[in-house]
Amino acid sequence: MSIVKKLMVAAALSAAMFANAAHAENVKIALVVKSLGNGFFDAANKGAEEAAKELGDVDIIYTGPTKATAEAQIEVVNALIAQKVDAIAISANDADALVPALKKAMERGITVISWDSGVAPEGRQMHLNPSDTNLIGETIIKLAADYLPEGGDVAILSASSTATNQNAWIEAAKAALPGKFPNINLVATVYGDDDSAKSTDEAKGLLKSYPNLKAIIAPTTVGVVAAAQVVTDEGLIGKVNVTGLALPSEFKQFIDNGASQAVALWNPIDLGYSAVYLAHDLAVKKDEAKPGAKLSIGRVGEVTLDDTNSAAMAAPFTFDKSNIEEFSKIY
Ligand code: RAM
Repeated sequence: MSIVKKLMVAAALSAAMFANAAHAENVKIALVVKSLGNGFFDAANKGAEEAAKELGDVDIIYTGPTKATAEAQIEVVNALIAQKVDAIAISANDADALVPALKKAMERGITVISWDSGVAPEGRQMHLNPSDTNLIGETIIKLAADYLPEGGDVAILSASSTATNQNAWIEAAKAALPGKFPNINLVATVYGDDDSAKSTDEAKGLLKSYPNLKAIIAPTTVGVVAAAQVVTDEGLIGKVNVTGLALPSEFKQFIDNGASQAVALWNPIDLGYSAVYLAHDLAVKKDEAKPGAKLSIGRVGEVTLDDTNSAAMAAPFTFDKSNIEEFSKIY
């Protein structure tokens, strides 16, 4: 073949490759949540869609079970493997139970990350925490302690008993108690499973079992609303302060009526956006998840992976009478 002919063939080949790339299929990223119908995850999905638009080559599959259990999430993961998605970004209902299904996904070439609520390291390539775990643990106790100058009994109303994120925050909260909040007495931890009805029953149970209770701390956006509604309905505003992690749009009414003095949260839209950004860049091999790696999360900034390939997005933010109105319009 003459040099000219060779060059022409090469040019034709690269033109064909270019055309192929331009028509390449979008990166299919499944945003798997603990359960559907939770406003926190709907807000995260808004961010996911925003990242997809910005990245330009992403399709989001927003999915999850109706109940926040690991068994139901395993079924969802298996269906996504059969569907041949490119990436799974999961907020897990259990750190260990999901590992075999997610390992299978990774063996088939699917990028797997966890976000919000983590999976054990062997079941994912990386994990994105919303904020530093110890900081969240301390924050939820401080939110109660700030309004209890004399101290007193408090109880925790959590999500499910296997939720990785809540369990880590509760552990961190307990560790902070003796040194930093010696007059706060944690009398019980109960589980509402991120289900409104169960959370309501558990909140009622706490008030019945602990008549001296001064605060209910719910580190779940579902539980905190249920607890504040119970305190309102039982005429306990001013006696029992409800606090924890809340979505301003759902919780504003309870700051307004005094059932709560203050709550905290990070930006759930940014969290969903960041999770999709990371899953995308790993799936298209733009980035690799390894300790020390600095990964872009687009307009939110950058994260650095620690030795368990975990990172944290941003510090939690406190909402009270002065600012909840403004934030309730955003998420
Ligand atoms: C609930 C979920 C979620 C958690 C928030 C604070 O919506 O349990 O995992 O991050 O609360």
